[in-house]
Amino acid sequence: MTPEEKKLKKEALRWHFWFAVSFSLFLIVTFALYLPLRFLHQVGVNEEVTTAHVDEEGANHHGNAQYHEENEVKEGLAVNLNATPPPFTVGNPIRLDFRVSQKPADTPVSAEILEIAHEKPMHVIGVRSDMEEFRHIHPVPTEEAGVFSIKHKFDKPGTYKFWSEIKKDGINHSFGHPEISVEGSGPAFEKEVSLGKNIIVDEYQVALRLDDIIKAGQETELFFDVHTLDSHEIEYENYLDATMHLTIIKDDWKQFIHTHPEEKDHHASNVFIQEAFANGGGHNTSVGGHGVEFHVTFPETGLYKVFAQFRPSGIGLPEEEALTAGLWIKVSDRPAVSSRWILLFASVAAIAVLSWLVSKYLNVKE
Ligand SMILES: [Cu+2]
Repeated sequence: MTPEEKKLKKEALRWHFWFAVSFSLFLIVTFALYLPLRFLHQVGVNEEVTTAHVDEEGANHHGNAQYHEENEVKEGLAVNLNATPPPFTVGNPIRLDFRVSQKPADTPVSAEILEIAHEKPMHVIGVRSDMEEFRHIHPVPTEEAGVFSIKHKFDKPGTYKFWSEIKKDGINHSFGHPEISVEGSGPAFEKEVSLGKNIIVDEYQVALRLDDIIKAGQETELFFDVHTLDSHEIEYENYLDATMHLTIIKDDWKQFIHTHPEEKDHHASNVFIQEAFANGGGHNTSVGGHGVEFHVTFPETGLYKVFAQFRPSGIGLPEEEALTAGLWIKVSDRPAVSSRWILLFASVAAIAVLSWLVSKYLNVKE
């Protein structure tokens, strides 16, 4: 081999080497970064998640849900809350009008066009800013097209927020409404965060069982077990077409979910999806007399309050009323980020070894 040929051969080997390195880098980026990120984006565990979605009915319903803050809706289905008459004071009944319309023309959408979900065309959830006051109410259609109305009386002063939920064309829509300030004597904020998982509600002991550490972005199981004070397992009465209604609200009001238990023999992952929310829609069955199970993925770290509503069998609660157990859950850092870094690090290490082997092999050939 002439020195000239040797030089050419060496040049070719160098190109081979760098091709191998580049191709491996491409593989790393694809498998360690791009695909996992894309996957995370699709299941909605990305950074920009603004709200929550839960659906006990399974994956095919994911995406059939939308969440908006009332003010953000510029087109499409909208619900606007109008509370009258101001100013709002404790003990004074006020009227909450929820107007359903199609933007931008603002054409009213009448009640008949909406679907019934959990026995109602519209569900409304409300909390005070300290999360100590909780409401689950059902405005009814009025003579004015598109307007659902309900009388409401606040027992305590403070700042309140309501969310309305409707279903149309198979899609669950929920809307966050602007805050309402209620004047009156007494404390307007009494936030008391206890991370205890056992509370007494009325004449019942409610226990929430879940992992010690709840991580954002990771599915977790919430299991509710209700006993009488003398420790007997309870049976549940149907409450709005479900064994239990679960509403989960983050303490900064940025995340909101309302869900129902999983059906028997059906594991559905309750995943928060970006700008999506579902009230679910199907019939739910009791999971026996031994507790009710939910699967939830919390989208971001922070404090959440879960409100579990149920009707113990045979205690003669007024129709549509339920007992409400409110429990706090602390959600810590999402694991997805750290595992992604581990994956990246492992891939880089693997590629370093691979490059070293390739270069060694090339040297031998030389
Ligand atoms: Cu409801």
